[in-house]
Amino acid sequence: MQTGARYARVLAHGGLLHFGLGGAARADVVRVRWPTSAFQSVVEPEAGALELREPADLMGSCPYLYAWDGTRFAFLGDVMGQVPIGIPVAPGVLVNADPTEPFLIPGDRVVAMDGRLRLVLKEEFREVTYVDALRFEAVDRPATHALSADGRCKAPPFPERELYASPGVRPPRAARDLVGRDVLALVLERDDRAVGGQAGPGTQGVVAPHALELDLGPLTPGDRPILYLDGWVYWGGANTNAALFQDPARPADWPRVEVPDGRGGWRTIIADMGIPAGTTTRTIPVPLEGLVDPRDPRIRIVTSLQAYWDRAQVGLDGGVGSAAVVRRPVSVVRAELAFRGLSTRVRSGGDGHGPADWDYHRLTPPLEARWGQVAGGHTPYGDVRAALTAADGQMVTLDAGDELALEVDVGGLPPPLPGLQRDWLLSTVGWDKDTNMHTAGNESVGPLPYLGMPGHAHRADAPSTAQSWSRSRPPAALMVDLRLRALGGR
Ligand SMILES: [Ca+2]
Ligand SMILES: [Ca+2]
Repeated sequence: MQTGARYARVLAHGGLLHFGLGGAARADVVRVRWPTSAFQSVVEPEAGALELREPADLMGSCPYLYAWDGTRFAFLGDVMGQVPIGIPVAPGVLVNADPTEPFLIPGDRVVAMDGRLRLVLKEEFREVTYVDALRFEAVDRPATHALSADGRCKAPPFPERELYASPGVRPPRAARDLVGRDVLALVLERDDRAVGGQAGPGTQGVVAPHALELDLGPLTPGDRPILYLDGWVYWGGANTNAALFQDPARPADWPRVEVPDGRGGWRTIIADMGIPAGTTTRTIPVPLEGLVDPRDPRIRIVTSLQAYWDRAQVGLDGGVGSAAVVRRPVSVVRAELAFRGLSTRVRSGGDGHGPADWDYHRLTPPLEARWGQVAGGHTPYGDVRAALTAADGQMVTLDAGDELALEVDVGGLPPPLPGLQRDWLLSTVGWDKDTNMHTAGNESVGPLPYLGMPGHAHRADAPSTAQSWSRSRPPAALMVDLRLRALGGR
């Protein structure tokens, strides 16, 4: 609480708190930092009672990607969504994250200017993003092919194949929910109308079990069916997990895939299907080769995560690795790290839980900013391109409000051949850590993650993680200095 030159700070455990205002009629500002690390400011509240409740909202996500679409930097979605570190998945056990992720940028969402694509990777929460490497490719495919990058967030084993393509896709023959209602109309088009968990009061990101049952339509023995599933999630996180550990009656069931067991029930064929790793719609491939009976080609996806399925399409595996799909590497020619401030969320979706949209060009005023920055050594601002060319431990760190501005040289590429369509594939190696109070190492940039680290090694009390990291690198490779910056009156 601040009024004039007076300032008071207390640790609150709920209940009533008293602040003296002296002769003032109001405080200048009351600023709360909640256990989720979110800030909430009340400007010039009158003297008297002020009731504050923690806002129910997304408390973390992943870095966001924006791309120049010819007029503005448009929001493309979360990237590096499958690389959270420090999140407990069981008491004393931290998540084992996959540091590599492919992200497909539809060709119609980005426009080259002077032969360059312009993109921005940005941290919009109080999180630390660690980018070790990133690369771009042009991917040309017949316009009739479906194409999807496997950016599923799941437990090990992690997806090994980056791209799936199918020569033509079709809608499912039928779609039902957990209680048998016909939901086919909801999953025919990618239109933000989705089958998913009904959000209610309770633990963020976990809802009552829900299901999407699909009849995949005609299959013949030997087919290699792929389900292309468009959807989004509303993230839970370390807070959610900590709550669930204390309440075993409320399990967080990650999506599993089932097929009819021939006796009127269902049996599991994929225990951990994974989720689309983002708060806005993206497509995930679900390979089903050898798992579906052509005589009864039904599957069912069951979960209690707050996931939403917007569109389902069925295709047969083909194209990637053949002459039909052509991949060409393109070069990142500029990578500039800078502080910009926090963007504004302009849409949070139908029920407030997505799909979300963010406005890069509208910055949150500092006093309304919900996120401060994290203590510790960060990459200095400026040209950081050299650190991003290889996955070698030389990393670029982004904190709340930081942006990594990228330019990709595509001027030398031949245009796509007639009948082909061009998209862009962004492949990243890196990690993301939120600052929830239950996340390990939540109050500092370090210990730094590194390729090949065991799932638990980034724990704050793990032996010498950061030291072994810095010992194994030449000093010049440490793109890090002691930079502490204040954001919005912290
Ligand atoms: Ca690197
Ligand atoms: Ca839909």
